[in-house]
Amino acid sequence: MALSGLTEGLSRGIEGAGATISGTFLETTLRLGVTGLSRAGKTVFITALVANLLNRGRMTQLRAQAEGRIQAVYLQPQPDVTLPRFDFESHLATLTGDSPRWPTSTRAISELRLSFRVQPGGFLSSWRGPRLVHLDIVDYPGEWLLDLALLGQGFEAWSDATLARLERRPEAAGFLALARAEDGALQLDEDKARALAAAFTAYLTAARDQGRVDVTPGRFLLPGDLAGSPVLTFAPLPKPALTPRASLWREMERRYDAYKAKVVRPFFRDHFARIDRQVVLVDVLDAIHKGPPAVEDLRRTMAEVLSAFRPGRNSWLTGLFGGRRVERILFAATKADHLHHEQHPALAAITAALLADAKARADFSGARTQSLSLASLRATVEEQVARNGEVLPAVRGTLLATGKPALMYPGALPADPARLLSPAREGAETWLDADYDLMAFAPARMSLKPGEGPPHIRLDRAVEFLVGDEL
Ligand SMILES: Nc1nc2c(ncn2[C@@H]2O[C@H](COP(=O)(O)OP(=O)(O)OP(=O)(O)O)[C@@H](O)[C@H]2O)c(=O)[nH]1
Ligand SMILES: [Mg+2]
Repeated sequence: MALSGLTEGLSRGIEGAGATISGTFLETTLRLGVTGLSRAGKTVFITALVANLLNRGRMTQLRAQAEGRIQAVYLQPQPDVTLPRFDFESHLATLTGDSPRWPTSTRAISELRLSFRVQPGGFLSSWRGPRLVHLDIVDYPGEWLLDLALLGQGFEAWSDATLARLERRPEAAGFLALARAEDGALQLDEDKARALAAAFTAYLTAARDQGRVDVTPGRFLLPGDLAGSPVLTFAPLPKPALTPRASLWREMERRYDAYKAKVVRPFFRDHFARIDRQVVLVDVLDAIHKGPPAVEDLRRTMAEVLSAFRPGRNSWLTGLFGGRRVERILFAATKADHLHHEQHPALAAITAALLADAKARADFSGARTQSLSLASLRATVEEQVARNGEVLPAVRGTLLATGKPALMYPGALPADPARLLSPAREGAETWLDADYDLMAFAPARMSLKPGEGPPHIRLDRAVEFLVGDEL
């Protein structure tokens, strides 16, 4: 009796083990995080990526594709039923319709599952059948990663640091005047709390419109369904000598703490900590065009954003990861179709140098990293132009504003990134010896051959680095 019970348990155990082994061998799930600051190009990237994986005619640098091992790729219902689905179909229709347009701003988290049936490569191919690889693509605003810094900070410290930073910003004058005039010791008056939060949000909006990127707390500009709720109705406030119960200052502190507990922590716990591979999109060209202060802002903000990938810095986050980590991080300068390919190496080098601090932090946590420049959707064609007896590598596209064709040569990007980054770090207001033009192009009308996705630059290399090892 006892013996048979034992053997039964044993055989079941073996069966169970078999099931898990075949389970892990035949099906793999990878979560790919796609992030970047607002307007970096996340929505266009995911749309173009998925379109080019469904129709892989332009994905020759993806090894599994070149080796003919990808049997099928298809969209599936996503596993997280409470997350909004990434609206691939309408974004693609917008980008590739008869009068193509760029998609509107998205500003919240969304997800899409893409599944691959692949024949394993190498020495395993002969004795193994096809495997399924599920790629769960999660799009989230990079601004949300900035909120990680709040977790280690109480309301008083956060207020002091924020108010000090705002001193140097003319666009914050209105909010600062209001915050200083307030006596935080007085009993909470909800109208005042709301006026303070509104003035603070107005400052953040103005700061973002000027191209500043350190606009936190992340949900103030991207509130989604939290708009108007008490967790978003706070603002930094000088601490009064006394903070009695139910005072304005105390109530602001309570809401700040609630923002951390109810908004920031759940995002890191439920989404960020489950990411296996990450792509970080950066609009480097736009910052160069705006000038040295924008480049320096971008450098500092990206260092802050990417410190989330070094969980050791934050013990709460380390606990969440529990030994696992993001395995690969790709840093991609987007919209490279604004440049002739001769200038792409310079753009990639500037991106790598700009993110050097940030990269060192991510490398520190053991992730493999790479930088490249790409265009998710190519809106231009290359053309040589003669100007003042010189032949310049330019691109031609359709201007977004007027619908007229235009040639663009942005100026010579220096091969040595320090030529841009050093003046930016030293606080220069303008570039000394150059101006960098940037034009906004409309997406081009395209007629695709069967099996071909929309035209891109290096999307296939990006996928190869991010997930090629699992295909
Ligand atoms: N030329 C060119 N422009 C691009 C490309 N990708 C994005 N853009 C431009 O960048 C803008 C922003 O792209 P989105 O993909 O909407 O950026 P996002 O990061 O999703 O922006 P939010 O949703 O506002 O955070 C687009 O409207 C285009 O003008 C590209 O590959 N080539
Ligand atoms: Mg978007």
